[in-house]
Amino acid sequence: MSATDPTSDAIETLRPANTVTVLTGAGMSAESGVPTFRNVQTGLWAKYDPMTLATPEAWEDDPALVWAWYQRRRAMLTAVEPNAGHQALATWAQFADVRLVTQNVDDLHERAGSSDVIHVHGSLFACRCDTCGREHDAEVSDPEGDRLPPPQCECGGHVRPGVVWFGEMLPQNAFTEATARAEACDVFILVGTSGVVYPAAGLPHIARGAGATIIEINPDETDLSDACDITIRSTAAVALPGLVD
Ligand code: BV8
Ligand code: ZN
Repeated sequence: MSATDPTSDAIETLRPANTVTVLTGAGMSAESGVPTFRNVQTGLWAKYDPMTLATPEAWEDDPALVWAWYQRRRAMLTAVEPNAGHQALATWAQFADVRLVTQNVDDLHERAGSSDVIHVHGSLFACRCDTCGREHDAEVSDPEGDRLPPPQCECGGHVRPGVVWFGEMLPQNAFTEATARAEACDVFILVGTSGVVYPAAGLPHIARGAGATIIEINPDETDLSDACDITIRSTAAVALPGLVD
């Protein structure tokens, strides 16, 4: 390994790899203009803590506040585009065995052309009834204020966001598949995640335990940096196209 250039080390490591698994976090979408989860609160939402809003308790307590927040985040996504990092991953998967797992609830990987994306924390665009579980379409109109009563289901329940809240179990099949992708890869790449949210942040440890080389792409140090073999202190939209020759 060269002492100086982690990108060349990463390219050397990737050259012989048969299978690559990539885990993306909120930093993956930052260069598309989507604030990371910790910075998602701007304007009238600045007074609310995302960690409090993204919980079943908040939904129980004030569904109109939580529904307006997700409406706002859905509306923000209609105004942005996938970035060069999303596009690089979509291109790469066309000629190599590159498997994608994301913690993100946005649709930017899919809009860049990636298929078969495992969303371990669900999706902003998958809504369901909080009582009977029936799927419902997601509206994308931007709410005026910080309250919007959620639509009602035919069964009388309320339509909730199809995301995983803190304290909720991850979708069993998604996490099982994500774990399988961590166990089956030669190289595991972490892009734009602070590595603080479990069980998703445990995936690189699983990959390491199965013998994979771990690469981190993040401008900042994270809770997972020490477990990585190569750390590229750069951003998703700059570093990823450089790995996909
Ligand atoms: C669970 C959907 C089992 C919602 C999200 C008490 C009770 C229950 C559970 C717990 C508990 N205490 C702890 C837990 C576990 C908890 C957890 O991990 N908490 C943490 C905070 C300590 N986990 C859970 O609750 C999970 N479920 O454990 O179930 C259970 C059940 C009951 C009881 C016990 C156990 C569910 C977790 C899923 C939460 N839902 N999202 C929504 O979006 O509204 S997670 C949410 O936060 C995001 O989706 C995202 O995944 C995560 C934030 O992480 P990041 O993606 O890393 O984003 P972040 O902003 O943190 O970092 C961005 C990074 O990008 C930074 O490092 C930055 O440097 C970098 N960056 C910035 N720009 C760029 C960049 N990188 C590259 N390029 C750039 N341009
Ligand atoms: Zn229902």
